[in-house]
Amino acid sequence: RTQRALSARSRFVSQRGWRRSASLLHSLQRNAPIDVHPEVEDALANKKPVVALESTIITHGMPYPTSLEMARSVEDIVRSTGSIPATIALIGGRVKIGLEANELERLADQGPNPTAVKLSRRDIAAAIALKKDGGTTCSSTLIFAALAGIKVFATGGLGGVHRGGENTMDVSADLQELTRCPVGLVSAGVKSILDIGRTLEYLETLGVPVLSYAETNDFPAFYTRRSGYKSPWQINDPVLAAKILYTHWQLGMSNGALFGVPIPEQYEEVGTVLQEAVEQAVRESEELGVSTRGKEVTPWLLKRVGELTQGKSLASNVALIENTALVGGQIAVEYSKLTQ
Ligand code: PSU
Ligand code: MN
Repeated sequence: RTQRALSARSRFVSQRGWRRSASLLHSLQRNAPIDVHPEVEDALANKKPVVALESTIITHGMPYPTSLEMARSVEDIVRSTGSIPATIALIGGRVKIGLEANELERLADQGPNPTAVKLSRRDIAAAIALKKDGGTTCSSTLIFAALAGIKVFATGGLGGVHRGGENTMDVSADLQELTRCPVGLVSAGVKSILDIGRTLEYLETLGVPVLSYAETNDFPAFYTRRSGYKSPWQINDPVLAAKILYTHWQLGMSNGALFGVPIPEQYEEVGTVLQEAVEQAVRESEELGVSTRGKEVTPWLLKRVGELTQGKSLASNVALIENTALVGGQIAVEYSKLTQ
């Protein structure tokens, strides 16, 4: 009898151990303000591939209705790879991991007086207590992806060290969060509104693996395929990407990794033009003093680049996100095979 009780107990313990390692969610208080979409929950429970998607890109990154179209198409692209998309956001003060169609619309279309806030780690609890809608940046998306046990996250641009950051100390919380969350972040690199060189230096200091997912080890610069800086590693295949993530976590390292996927070739030419608008926007932000205004800086620069290029930047922006969603979906599929 003791024997039976013991084996039942060890089964229980190992089951709990598995659940905890698969998802910290299970160790949260029952009434924590977080809802996992049933489809996402089912996928996670059955070790099916899931890709997390951020939502600041919807609320603050691009104008409506392109934001909504982009959010939908990115989810569709993730699905086309065999992965389940989990767009993460705050709706009425509840964290949502996976959105219903109407929630996505509500987030994208905030009407003439947008109230959705931009959320990084420091903003989460306050925004929840105040029952806000909010877009999660890379930093807060990483937090909730990690909480749910989602291993791959696709987005457009990661935040980084801002130009002049050595004086303003404006360094995105995205970078620090990559040290806390075991998630592979697939992005089109870092936009040149930022100091790309210093961003890569900082990631090195933090010990975050950086890999170019391309034919060369050039680190991509969002609108353009090459930033002029090199990644320490270069790969070009989802099997290898998944294996690197798997190995990293197998060894107990609990931080994330960054994959830089260049924008598709056909956008390279317009990228050079966009680059000039970026330079102008940065100059203006310095002249107007916007460059010292905390979390408004990035949305301001994104909007200004859109204005200066008569919306040309938008098409590139959508294309590069669709591309990372495709790669992210493929990596998640390969990663899930390793965990079966
Ligand atoms: N870069 C873009 N588009 C965006 C963002 C960055 O080209 O929408 C968003 C992302 O959500 C990113 C955030 O995580 O801005 C970084 O903001 P900050 O620089 O304030 O940390
Ligand atoms: Mn900042």
